[in-house]
Amino acid sequence: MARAGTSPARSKATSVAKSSRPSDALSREQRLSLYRYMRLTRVLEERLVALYRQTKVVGGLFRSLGQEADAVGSAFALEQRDVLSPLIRNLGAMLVKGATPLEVLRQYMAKGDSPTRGRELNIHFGDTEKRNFIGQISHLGDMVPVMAGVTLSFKMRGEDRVGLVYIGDGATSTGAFHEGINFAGVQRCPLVVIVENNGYAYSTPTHKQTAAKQFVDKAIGYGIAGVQADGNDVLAVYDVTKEAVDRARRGEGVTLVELMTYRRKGHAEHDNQSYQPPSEIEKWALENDPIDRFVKVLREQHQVTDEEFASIEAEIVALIDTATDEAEASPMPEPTDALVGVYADPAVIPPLWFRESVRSAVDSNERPASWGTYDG
Ligand SMILES: Cc1ncc(C[n+]2csc(CCOP(=O)(O)OP(=O)(O)O)c2C)c(N)n1
Ligand SMILES: [Mg+2]
Repeated sequence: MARAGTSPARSKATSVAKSSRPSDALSREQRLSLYRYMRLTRVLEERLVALYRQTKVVGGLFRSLGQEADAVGSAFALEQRDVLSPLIRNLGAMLVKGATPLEVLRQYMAKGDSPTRGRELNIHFGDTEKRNFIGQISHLGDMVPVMAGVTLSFKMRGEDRVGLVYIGDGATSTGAFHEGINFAGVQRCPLVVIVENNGYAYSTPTHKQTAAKQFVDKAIGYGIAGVQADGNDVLAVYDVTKEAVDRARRGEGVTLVELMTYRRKGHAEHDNQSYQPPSEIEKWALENDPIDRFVKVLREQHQVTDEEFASIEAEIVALIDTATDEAEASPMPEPTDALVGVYADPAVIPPLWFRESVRSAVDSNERPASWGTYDG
């Protein structure tokens, strides 16, 4: 899976010998926690699929099936004060950072008590006060310059904080990605950029959107460290991310981490994946499922028993059942909710400022019954 290579970018990364991997320091409890977050992600997404089919989800539904280890293993390497910038395939990372299934369910159903009160959908929400994950603007590169700015502010204020931003393989071909990572690189911002290489950008396979052989090579062009890892091995993901986070904390700047994985579902639930060979999907499902692989490790190396797995499962299902009932009972937003809390509150500029200079035209021409329409 992880391809070997000798590019200068990769040689910059501190290569940790197998005997001293950061994950060696994880306790049995922490390992079970990694497993729990991956299962929580998958079961929550499965519940969302059921709700989507009942037309209770508003808008699209985005899965991270087969990619759970990327999100969970990487976010696990952050401290609470560090800032995470998730994309639609990083539900697991948000859960690690403290997002709750109830918030996610309400948000997907656009409920009035959801984090964005129905103004935004899916997992586009953030908490910059306590849990430190930010709502995404776009999947297509824009979060990289945003996180360059966030982490530059840490550096300028002398704060001991690191930022982590995810980017899809397809989005590395946008201008925003280039500008953001270049700026962060030259400013030596404490930033980790994770390229989630899942083989597709919507229906476009990787080889049709970049001539680069591997994304980790792009680190060379930016003069930053670059590492590649097996994205379906949660401990390998934790290891490379922890090393990159530690590097950033030591003031050594940006690391590009390429995680090799596979998108087993379509771009979104409405996508029939006709462009993905069924045998390819099946192969990844049977031979390289990140949860199955970790279960094997937990059983063989940590003697986790059937009873322990069953009790984690029961706890997850109970949590999601309760959250689903609560989210379904939540009210839809008030229509007038759309008018508040979008811009500065109270507005800095009066909402109808544009009418002031044409007051006379408005007074003489506008129909009295409703503003904004004219008799001609
Ligand atoms: C300007 C614009 N064009 C198209 C889209 C639709 N869109 C969202 S994500 C995406 C593909 C992203 O692929 P990749 O970066 O590989 O991420 P992945 O979905 O595989 O995680 C597209 C085409 C968009 N959001 N904005
Ligand atoms: Mg992709």
